[in-house]
Amino acid sequence: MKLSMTARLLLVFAIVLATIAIAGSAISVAGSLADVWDRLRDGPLPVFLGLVAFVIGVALLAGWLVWRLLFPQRRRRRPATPPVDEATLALRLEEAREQGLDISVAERELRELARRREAGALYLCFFGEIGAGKSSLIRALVPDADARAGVTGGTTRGVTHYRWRTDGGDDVILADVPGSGLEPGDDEAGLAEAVRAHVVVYVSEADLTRRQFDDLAALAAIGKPMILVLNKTDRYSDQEAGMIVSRLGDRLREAGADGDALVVSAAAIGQGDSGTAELRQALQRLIDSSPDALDTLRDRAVFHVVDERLGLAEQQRRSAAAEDIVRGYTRKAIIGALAAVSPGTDVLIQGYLGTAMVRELCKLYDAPARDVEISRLLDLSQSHVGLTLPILLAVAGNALKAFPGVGTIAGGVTHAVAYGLIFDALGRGLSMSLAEGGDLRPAAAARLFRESLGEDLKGRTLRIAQMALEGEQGDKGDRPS
Ligand SMILES: Nc1nc2c(ncn2[C@@H]2O[C@H](COP(=O)(O)OP(=O)(O)O)[C@@H](O)[C@H]2O)c(=O)[nH]1
Ligand SMILES: [Mg+2]
Repeated sequence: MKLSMTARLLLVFAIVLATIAIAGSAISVAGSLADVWDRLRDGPLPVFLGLVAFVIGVALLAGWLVWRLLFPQRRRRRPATPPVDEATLALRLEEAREQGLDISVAERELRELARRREAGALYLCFFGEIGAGKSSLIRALVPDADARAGVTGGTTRGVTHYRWRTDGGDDVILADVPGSGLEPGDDEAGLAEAVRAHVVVYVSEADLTRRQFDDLAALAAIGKPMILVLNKTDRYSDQEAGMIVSRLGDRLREAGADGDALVVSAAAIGQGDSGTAELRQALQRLIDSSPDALDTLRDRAVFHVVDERLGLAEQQRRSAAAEDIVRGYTRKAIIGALAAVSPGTDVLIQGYLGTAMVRELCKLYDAPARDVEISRLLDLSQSHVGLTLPILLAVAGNALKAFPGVGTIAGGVTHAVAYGLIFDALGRGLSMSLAEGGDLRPAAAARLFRESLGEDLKGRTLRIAQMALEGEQGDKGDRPS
């Protein structure tokens, strides 16, 4: 450390002073402690105990404060949703039906599950990218299967099932699915079949691509038992194959697969039975381990996926309904502004319309809407409106010039467009916030409102200007002349 002589002297001086101060306070504290101790020992017991309790309480409080300072509370995460069971799913399905959602796909999926449970067969789904050798592997296992392994790949369009007797004498069904990446519907058909299967045999011919990794992660996330096959090992030296297999093992764990998932190597072509020996062994071990558990996992995965699908449909229904509500109030705000005697009323969204829109959106999202929170949201938004209204008016005025013959229209329409923009943004910001959090959170909703206000300003202004002009013409038409 390079310090000047003066600095060193000052430091020395400070150290001496600090030492004296600390020593002094230590002695005085010790003195008072001894004093207090003596007096307490002679004094009444309740006072002594009370003081001890008080000191402990203060120490705990201080400890808690220090803890909170050092480890600020992270946002509470929503608890992970437990796996949905059959009865719950049936209830949700019923609810969805009542709300008029299309549940035909969900119902079909559950019917297929029921059929498979009834038949009791074990399904192994060969899954992976097109050309990885799924059909070839199946043909190597089931020599009499008519699974043509296409030279160009992608010979399998629909899902095809083959009966196969394992080395241990178990009858199972092998599912060959379309290679992902050809037809838009193929991906989904393949993934749906993978979900329905007890075990997924994921076939790859090299290290995983991003997309393959994502597929694996999605399957791991629903707890699907998996075997990852490195196929076409005839193209690699033993050492290379070994390295890829070990790398695939790492990737499998990264994707979140559980410890039982394993990687085997195979060659569907040219090596006869020995090319699939490792795969057959791995499959047999998995089948033997616990067939009941495989059934349970399969059911759970199907329920989960059906439930997710229902959730998505519900989300879409809400967001469409929210859009309708927002459009309705935007229109009302425009008409209200056009009818106003003196446009430019400052207290704009705190009025009846703003409150009504917030209430209606909250109701749609089943979010309790307390009056204080509604007015807080409206206050927060209004204060931002105060700042941006001049800009919005300028933007609106500019947009109106795009409509022929409107150039001369009075300021009323401009104001109406600006109000429309505000309601539109408030409604969309609040909808977004409700969709995200499920609760009315004024600060978050106001932030999203501010963001929405600036988003695609040009497109929105034109759309809303159109609304305002229609409103104005309607207005004139209504008015007796
Ligand atoms: N060298 C080699 N080629 C293979 C192997 N397995 C499959 N192939 C070839 O890979 C291509 C795609 O095979 P296919 O089974 O149709 O793949 P799928 O789209 O996954 O069903 C075909 O040309 C196969 O002959 C293998 O083990 N070694
Ligand atoms: Mg194929």
